[in-house]
Amino acid sequence: MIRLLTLLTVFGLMLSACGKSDEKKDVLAEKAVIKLPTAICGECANTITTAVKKVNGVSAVMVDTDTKLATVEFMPALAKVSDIEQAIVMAGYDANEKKADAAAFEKLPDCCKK
Ligand SMILES: [Cu+2]
Repeated sequence: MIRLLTLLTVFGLMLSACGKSDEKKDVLAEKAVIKLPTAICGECANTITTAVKKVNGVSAVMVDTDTKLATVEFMPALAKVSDIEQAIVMAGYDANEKKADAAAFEKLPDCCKK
Protein backbone atom coordinates (compact mmCIF):
# COMPACT_ATOMS: atom_id res chain seq x y z
CA MET A 1 0.00 0.00 0.00
CA ILE A 2 2.79 2.40 0.95
CA ARG A 3 4.58 1.38 -2.20
CA LEU A 4 1.55 2.22 -4.29
CA LEU A 5 1.24 5.61 -2.64
CA THR A 6 4.88 6.32 -3.35
CA LEU A 7 4.41 5.38 -6.97
CA LEU A 8 1.39 7.63 -7.24
CA THR A 9 3.27 10.50 -5.63
CA VAL A 10 6.20 10.08 -8.01
CA PHE A 11 3.83 9.90 -10.96
CA GLY A 12 2.00 12.99 -9.75
CA LEU A 13 5.27 14.91 -9.45
CA MET A 14 6.24 13.88 -12.95
CA LEU A 15 2.92 15.06 -14.29
CA SER A 16 3.11 18.43 -12.58
CA ALA A 17 6.72 18.85 -13.73
CA CYS A 18 5.60 18.23 -17.32
CA GLY A 19 2.76 20.68 -17.00
CA LYS A 20 5.11 23.39 -15.79
CA SER A 21 7.65 23.04 -18.57
CA ASP A 22 4.84 23.10 -21.15
CA GLU A 23 3.53 26.30 -19.69
CA LYS A 24 6.92 27.95 -19.91
CA LYS A 25 7.53 26.86 -23.46
CA ASP A 26 4.14 27.99 -24.76
CA VAL A 27 3.64 30.96 -22.54
CA LEU A 28 2.25 32.96 -25.45
CA ALA A 29 0.23 30.16 -26.97
CA GLU A 30 -3.48 29.88 -26.49
CA LYS A 31 -5.66 26.81 -26.66
CA ALA A 32 -8.97 26.63 -28.48
CA VAL A 33 -11.42 23.76 -28.62
CA ILE A 34 -13.37 23.67 -31.86
CA LYS A 35 -16.47 21.58 -32.44
CA LEU A 36 -16.34 19.27 -35.47
CA PRO A 37 -19.87 17.87 -35.76
CA THR A 38 -19.23 16.29 -39.19
CA ALA A 39 -15.85 14.64 -38.51
CA ILE A 40 -16.40 10.89 -38.42
CA CYS A 41 -13.32 8.84 -39.24
CA GLY A 42 -9.53 8.84 -39.18
CA GLU A 43 -9.43 10.25 -42.69
CA CYS A 44 -11.49 13.23 -41.52
CA ALA A 45 -9.05 13.73 -38.64
CA ASN A 46 -6.09 13.67 -41.05
CA THR A 47 -7.68 16.13 -43.45
CA ILE A 48 -8.58 18.55 -40.68
CA THR A 49 -5.22 18.23 -38.94
CA THR A 50 -3.36 18.96 -42.19
CA ALA A 51 -5.57 21.96 -42.95
CA VAL A 52 -5.28 23.49 -39.48
CA LYS A 53 -1.50 22.98 -39.32
CA LYS A 54 -1.18 25.18 -42.40
CA VAL A 55 -2.67 28.14 -40.56
CA ASN A 56 0.10 30.56 -39.66
CA GLY A 57 0.64 30.66 -35.89
CA VAL A 58 -0.78 27.21 -35.14
CA SER A 59 1.67 25.07 -33.16
CA ALA A 60 -0.35 21.95 -32.37
CA VAL A 61 -3.55 20.26 -33.49
CA MET A 62 -5.33 17.30 -31.94
CA VAL A 63 -8.50 16.00 -33.56
CA ASP A 64 -10.70 13.53 -31.71
CA THR A 65 -13.48 12.06 -33.86
CA ASP A 66 -15.07 10.34 -30.83
CA THR A 67 -15.72 13.57 -28.98
CA LYS A 68 -15.87 15.48 -32.32
CA LEU A 69 -13.54 18.14 -30.99
CA ALA A 70 -10.30 19.65 -32.19
CA THR A 71 -7.88 21.06 -29.64
CA VAL A 72 -5.67 23.65 -31.27
CA GLU A 73 -2.69 25.49 -29.81
CA PHE A 74 -1.91 28.75 -31.52
CA MET A 75 -0.24 32.10 -31.06
CA PRO A 76 -3.01 34.66 -30.68
CA ALA A 77 -0.72 37.32 -32.15
CA LEU A 78 -0.61 35.39 -35.44
CA ALA A 79 -3.90 33.51 -35.68
CA LYS A 80 -7.48 33.94 -34.57
CA VAL A 81 -9.99 31.22 -33.78
CA SER A 82 -11.94 32.37 -36.84
CA ASP A 83 -8.85 31.71 -39.04
CA ILE A 84 -8.73 28.15 -37.74
CA GLU A 85 -12.48 27.69 -38.25
CA GLN A 86 -12.11 29.02 -41.77
CA ALA A 87 -9.33 26.51 -42.57
CA ILE A 88 -11.58 23.66 -41.39
CA VAL A 89 -14.52 25.01 -43.40
CA MET A 90 -12.34 25.18 -46.52
CA ALA A 91 -11.25 21.57 -45.90
CA GLY A 92 -14.91 20.52 -46.16
CA TYR A 93 -15.97 20.29 -42.54
CA ASP A 94 -18.22 22.20 -40.19
CA ALA A 95 -16.34 24.15 -37.51
CA ASN A 96 -18.31 25.33 -34.48
CA GLU A 97 -21.30 27.16 -35.97
CA LYS A 98 -19.74 27.56 -39.43
CA LYS A 99 -20.90 25.31 -42.26
CA ALA A 100 -18.49 23.39 -44.48
CA ASP A 101 -17.57 24.84 -47.87
CA ALA A 102 -19.83 22.99 -50.31
CA ALA A 103 -17.20 22.49 -53.04
CA ALA A 104 -14.62 21.21 -50.56
CA PHE A 105 -17.19 18.87 -49.02
CA GLU A 106 -17.94 17.40 -52.46
CA LYS A 107 -14.25 16.50 -52.88
CA LEU A 108 -14.10 14.50 -49.64
CA PRO A 109 -13.93 10.69 -49.83
CA ASP A 110 -17.40 9.09 -49.71
CA CYS A 111 -16.80 7.64 -46.24
CA CYS A 112 -16.34 11.16 -44.89
CA LYS A 113 -19.57 12.63 -46.23
CA LYS A 114 -22.21 12.65 -43.59
CU1 LIG B 1 -13.76 10.65 -42.73
